[in-house]
Amino acid sequence: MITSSCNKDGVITQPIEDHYRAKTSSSKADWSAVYDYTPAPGQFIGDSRTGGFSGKESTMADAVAYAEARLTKGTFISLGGFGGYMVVGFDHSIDNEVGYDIAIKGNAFDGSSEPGIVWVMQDEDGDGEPNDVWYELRGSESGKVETLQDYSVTYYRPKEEGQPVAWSDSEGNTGEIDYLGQYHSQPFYYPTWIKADSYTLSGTCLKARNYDKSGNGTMWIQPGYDWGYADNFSSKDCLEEDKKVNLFDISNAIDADGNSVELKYIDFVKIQTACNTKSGWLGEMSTEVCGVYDYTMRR
Ligand SMILES: [Ca+2]
Ligand SMILES: [Ca+2]
Ligand SMILES: [Ca+2]
Ligand SMILES: [Ca+2]
Repeated sequence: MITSSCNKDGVITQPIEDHYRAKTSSSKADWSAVYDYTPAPGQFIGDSRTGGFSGKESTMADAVAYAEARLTKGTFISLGGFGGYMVVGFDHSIDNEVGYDIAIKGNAFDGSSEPGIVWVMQDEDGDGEPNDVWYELRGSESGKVETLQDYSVTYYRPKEEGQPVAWSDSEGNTGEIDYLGQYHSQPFYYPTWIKADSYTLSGTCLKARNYDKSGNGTMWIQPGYDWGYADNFSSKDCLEEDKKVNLFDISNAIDADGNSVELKYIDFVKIQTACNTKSGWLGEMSTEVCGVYDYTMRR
């Protein structure tokens, strides 16, 4: 296995401290706002039966309101296929203490991991918006040859209801997010609040591990990855008392070249579906998020 030790000499220190928001007695560990919810197409997107949508979401504000309502209840938000993401903020800056700092709850269990890559950001300009630099948090797959950085998928709106969503990627591949009408019968799996007829999502892509154990399509297994991902059944970073919670260390932040970045605190967290694959009747592999909190306040 390739480890990250080769980054030792590339450590970049961040002098920015100006906009640090210290905790107060009223600070809460939980996320305080959803800033963006842009899923890839998927079986839960727009689903009013099992996904909690009204089916009438027509703006980004509607989508964000949906995500905030779901997270408040602790029910899952699906990020759809590869590249789908959500961004949350907190009422204070999360300190990078020794060890784990951030906790993200998904809905993984043994054999059902749908890894999401976690990114962090400091509010460098202090405007309260996540418009600064995202740093990926290194996981067990970082630096491996099969892990694709700067990978992109473009999704195309179906022309008619009840159709799969076609995609093309930056590697020259094409495919479809399947339409699974017997389970999820909403007209479109393409987000209704995205006005463009196609949109592109970019990020780091992990090599898929899902396989059909039965050989006849009835039993799909989605194995876990070692560590460093949300919605991932891990023996390394799951919370002991709740295996659906993965823990993250801000010290694993890396820049676009894979160099370690030393962040003393962060203000925003992004979670993004990391695989572009599907598992038969289970549909596209899509990360789910049920909660995000400042682990330093609860450990
Ligand atoms: Ca830490
Ligand atoms: Ca900002
Ligand atoms: Ca999923
Ligand atoms: Ca899941």
